Amino acid sequence: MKVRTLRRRPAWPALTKHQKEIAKLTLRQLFDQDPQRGERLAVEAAGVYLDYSKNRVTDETLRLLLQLAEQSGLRESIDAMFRGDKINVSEKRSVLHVALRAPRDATILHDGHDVVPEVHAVLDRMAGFADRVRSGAWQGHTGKPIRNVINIGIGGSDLGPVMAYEALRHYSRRDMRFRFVSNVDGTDFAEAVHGLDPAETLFIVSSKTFTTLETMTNAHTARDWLLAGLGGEQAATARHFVAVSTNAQEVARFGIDTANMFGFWDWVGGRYSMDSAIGLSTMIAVGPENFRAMLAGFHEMDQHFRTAPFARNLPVLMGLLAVWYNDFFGAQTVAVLPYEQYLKRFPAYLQQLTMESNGKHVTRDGRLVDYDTGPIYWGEPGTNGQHSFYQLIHQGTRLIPCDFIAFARALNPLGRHHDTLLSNVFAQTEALAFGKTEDQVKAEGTPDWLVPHRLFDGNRPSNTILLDQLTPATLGKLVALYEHSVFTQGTIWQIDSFDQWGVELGKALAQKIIPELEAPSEPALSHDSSTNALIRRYRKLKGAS
Ligand code: G6Q
Repeated sequence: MKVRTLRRRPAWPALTKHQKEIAKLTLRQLFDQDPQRGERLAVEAAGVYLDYSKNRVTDETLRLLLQLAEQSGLRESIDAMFRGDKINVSEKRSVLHVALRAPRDATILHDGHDVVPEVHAVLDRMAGFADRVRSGAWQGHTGKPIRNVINIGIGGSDLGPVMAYEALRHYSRRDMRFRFVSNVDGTDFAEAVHGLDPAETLFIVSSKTFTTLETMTNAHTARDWLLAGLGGEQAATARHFVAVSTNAQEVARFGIDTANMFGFWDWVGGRYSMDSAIGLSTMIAVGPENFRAMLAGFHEMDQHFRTAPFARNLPVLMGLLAVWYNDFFGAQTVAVLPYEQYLKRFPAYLQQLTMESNGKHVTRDGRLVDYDTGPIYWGEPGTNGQHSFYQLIHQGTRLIPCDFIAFARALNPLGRHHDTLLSNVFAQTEALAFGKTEDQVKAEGTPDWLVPHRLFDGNRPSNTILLDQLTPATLGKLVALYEHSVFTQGTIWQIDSFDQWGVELGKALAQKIIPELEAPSEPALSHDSSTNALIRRYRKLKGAS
């Protein structure tokens, strides 16, 4: 199917026109007109319930958005991804994170070769290793069992593992410590190893390329710390360092035996890799069985995305709603608000997933886009956010669509805590949608001069995502839901959601300046006057010449 440029797809101008027609319609009116709306505009699949009724959409909006998906070739794009086509055009790569969670008996081809057996071979090796570490069979150099696991990685090799560890802490080994070092700021490393015994510490160096400046700097510092603590015996590294990478050559050069390397493949993007060997720390924390349950959750959502009709397809609906606000209401952000303390790192994880994927300004064939692409994703767990930035969401001048995420059953049921927590989810989405009218404010006895301050105009959209309980499987479903929503959005915008040239730029730039900061005498500087002056001032402040 030949996909037309975005503005030429018939649904696009139709949506522009339609938006003008319904812009003044309120959620109050929409709910009054249709008493069943709250049940009608909701979908349940793979154990995930999505209530999207509190969005500024009519049946016509949904019809047009679904048409846009068809006219954008979404069905063909989904098939192309699952088929292993090289849809990451600027890097000429397939995009097959879905293969990471395919069951053993599935077949997924990459360049005519079934990758599923390799995926499971790595998973089996990871499971064997995780079991040995967890049981104490894998011992450190001095014969002590491993009590501390430190993942060294950054970006996609860090955010997934940190988020998953925090999310699944309830299921984790409480007699072991899991820490994560990402920043090249030495403080990150120093604090991570503070108080730890090197003899009981295992480092997992996680880096797809094994050349990333921050990770390699931290890995070398880790080796120095370990050797200093274990009497300088080089042989000690073998029992205290393992690697997760696609680059066996660099792993060997660092001095890690490739027998202790867990591989993955260039068809796994960094931000789509928490379910690959990059999840080794997660697997050690929660055990292989829980890790596999997480993969099964991912897979269930993959199957849903691949097969469900778009009108009942959770990631498609969420992606289309994001496009609706981003491109037709000028909304610049989406707030993600998990009412689950264990998901405290989920918004940070999503920032990378969404913004690194869809923060693009050219189409897949290199033309400048003339519409907005990826919105800014941000958020904090509820109810904490309610006591800070929700003010702006309720009464500010910007439209901020929100995703509320909640679980019906608490992992730590304590008295009335969970009902109180959930009552806040429902109260917030209700207040955002329906606000508080002048009459209501007056009826509360508010003096006239105070009424405008206490008015809530409402009509502020939200999704509510309700799941049973936070488990490894539900975590997998939730992550896959957002992965595929991102894919849906990227397909509509015709961009490459799987490259990251902006990130690559940062990797190269710092390399040039490091020698200028470290030179013993003032180097010749050829940056702009601001950068030159800052470098000189820094050198002076730190006591260099
Ligand atoms: C993710 C990005 C980026 C990457 C890091 C770490 O999609 O490409 O965040 O994960 O830069 O890269 P390495 O794993 O190669 O060290």
